Amino acid sequence: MHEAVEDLRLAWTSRYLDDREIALQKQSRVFFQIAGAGHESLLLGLARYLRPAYDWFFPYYRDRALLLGLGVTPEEILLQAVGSAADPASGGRQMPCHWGHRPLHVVSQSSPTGSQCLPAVGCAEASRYISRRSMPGCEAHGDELTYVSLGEGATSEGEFWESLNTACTLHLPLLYVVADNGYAISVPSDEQSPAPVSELVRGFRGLQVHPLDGTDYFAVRAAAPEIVAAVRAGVGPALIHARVTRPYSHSAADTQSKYRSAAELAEEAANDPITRLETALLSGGVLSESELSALRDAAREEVMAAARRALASPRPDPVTVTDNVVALPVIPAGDEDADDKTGEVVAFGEAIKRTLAERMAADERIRVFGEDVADAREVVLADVEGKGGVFGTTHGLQRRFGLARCYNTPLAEANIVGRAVGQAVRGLRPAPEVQFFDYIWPAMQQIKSEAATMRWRSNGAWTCPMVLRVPIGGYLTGGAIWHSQSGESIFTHVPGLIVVMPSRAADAAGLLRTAFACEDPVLFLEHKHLLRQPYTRDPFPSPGYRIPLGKGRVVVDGDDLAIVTWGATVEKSRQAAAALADDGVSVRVIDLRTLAPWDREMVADAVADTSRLVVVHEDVMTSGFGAEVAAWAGEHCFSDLDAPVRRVAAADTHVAYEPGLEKAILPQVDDILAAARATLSY
Ligand SMILES: Cc1ncc(C[n+]2csc(CCOP(=O)(O)OP(=O)(O)O)c2C)c(N)n1
Ligand SMILES: [Mg+2]
Repeated sequence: MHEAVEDLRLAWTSRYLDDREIALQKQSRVFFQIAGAGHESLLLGLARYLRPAYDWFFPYYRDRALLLGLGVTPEEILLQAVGSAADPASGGRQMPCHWGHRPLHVVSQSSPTGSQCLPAVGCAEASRYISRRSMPGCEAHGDELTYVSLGEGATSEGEFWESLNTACTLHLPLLYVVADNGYAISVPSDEQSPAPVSELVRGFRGLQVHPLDGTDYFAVRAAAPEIVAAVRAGVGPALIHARVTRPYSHSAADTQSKYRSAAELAEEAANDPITRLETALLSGGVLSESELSALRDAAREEVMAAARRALASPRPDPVTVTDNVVALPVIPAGDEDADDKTGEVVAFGEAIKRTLAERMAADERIRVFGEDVADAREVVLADVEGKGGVFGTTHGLQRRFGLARCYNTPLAEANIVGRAVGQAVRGLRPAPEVQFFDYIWPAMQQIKSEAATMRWRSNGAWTCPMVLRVPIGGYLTGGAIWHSQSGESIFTHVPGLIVVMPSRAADAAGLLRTAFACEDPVLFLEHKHLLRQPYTRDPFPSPGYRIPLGKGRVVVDGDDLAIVTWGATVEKSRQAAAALADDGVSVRVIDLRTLAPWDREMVADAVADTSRLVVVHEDVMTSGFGAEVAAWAGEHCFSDLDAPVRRVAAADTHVAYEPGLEKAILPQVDDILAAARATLSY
């Protein structure tokens, strides 16, 4: 069949899928609808030059026609709309049009508009890295490209601009498609931005910018081959800015006649891309009227039959709701005993540094990147010592492994973590660094919405392994509000994220090794105050030594009182326990070491043995992780407790600069002693 005729059939299939879903939603058999109408010709025209299962795709929700063009079937699309267990994108977990198709390389889509741009950059980076190496589970072709699309509204998001920054700096094989239908829900594009996006992006050197009439199928077909070929050839990224229409409301929850005039809608309807394609094929003599109506009928019937099958397919079993949140690595019990303790004695920070180098030497999939993590520009590297991170933790990694494996990023935290997401889905093991915990917030979207949900939202089709290292914490004497923050409980609250927070050298090494064995994102919190403290020193553990996640450590044993803590307050709790030992009181101090998951069993045993529990942490009291431990102990260990569970934590304020204020705000040994004594005498 003539390609344009085949694409007309798919365009009708796409439109009938919209119509069918809208009808089914009115019958409460589909629960949300967002239409691809008006975008069909652009996407089908482009799909002709893209290669499913070869290129990589980060589509937008209006890309229904693209997915059909890539080979996703109407039934597969409808399986998501009805929420079927067999939905290949999410197993009934995500709204319709949240694409995902692993065999075709369509990466699972999330809902936040624009957040897909940074993972797409990471994916394109991964293409280049993987195609030059041979690594298990990683495949790439030299001329593959990464497709990412978004609406003109979503170009207002910072993540779009952060992605362009890196796509152009690194000349990545990335094809941006901005489908401009003039509206972001009800907001017209001239209220959104000062100029059309194809004008706004002109300052990005190396970006090929192509304005296009996306309602004209043949115009797309004429322009696309050269654009796509240039991206494949490594010329650099391209951005297609295509005008399209939006004949249907934004979604089933929207009524566009509330904010668009009848005249405007009529004018748009006259410019409908499907009508234009039909007219061209009829007037060109490619199709007759009767062939055209037979084509439409065939498309409609295919959609109807697919809907019947989708509606009849089984729904997911509610017992599976917590499947595919995370999958913890199995660490053999013997690994924890695999330390002969003959290694060189090192402090906490040095242990992390050595472990990073050790893992990088063993696994070429690991790449370390972030602000200032590299040593120096290669031209001066022979003459200088090298930076290697503001705490020196990554010092020497660039020199030893090269810039492809340890490199600086722009000063943009979403960029850092988002690029890690894209590399992770390609099978790499990215190790991004956020320079200070205090500056993690711009990356929150990428951590919470992208990395932590990848496995769950795709029902296990995709995973997002990364080790996100973040220096955290205070007690710095002068660190003040933006170099002293804790806040681990904000991340333990995110399903799908593993949170590790060791407090001494051997634990840091054993847990970092385990973190790199994870198939899910690990937030690895490195307390700044501990990096060089003598009391964190241990013999650097033997290579086989690894610590399972969710396993605490008894720092001091005792049976009168249990103190559960982590991070910098481990040492303070140990000092408090030593002071109490002088009074004849025996205190068990537990370092949880990992917070998500955390060692409930060790805490329950400690409460059973001591009947009294104090939880100590550096973060503020209200909604700190201590609240979780205390609530859990109250619920599960009530009959073993002889006193209320007490918490020692920072005051509910920010950390101040002046040392006296800092001391008053952060928990001190005396605060722990006071809480311990009150609990003991209850
Ligand atoms: C970060 C974020 N903010 C808000 C929304 C709600 N929302 C969904 S779609 C949309 C408009 C998007 O407009 P545009 O990018 O132009 O795409 P179009 O729907 O027009 O194709 C908004 C505001 C969201 N999903 N994500
Ligand atoms: Mg729009």
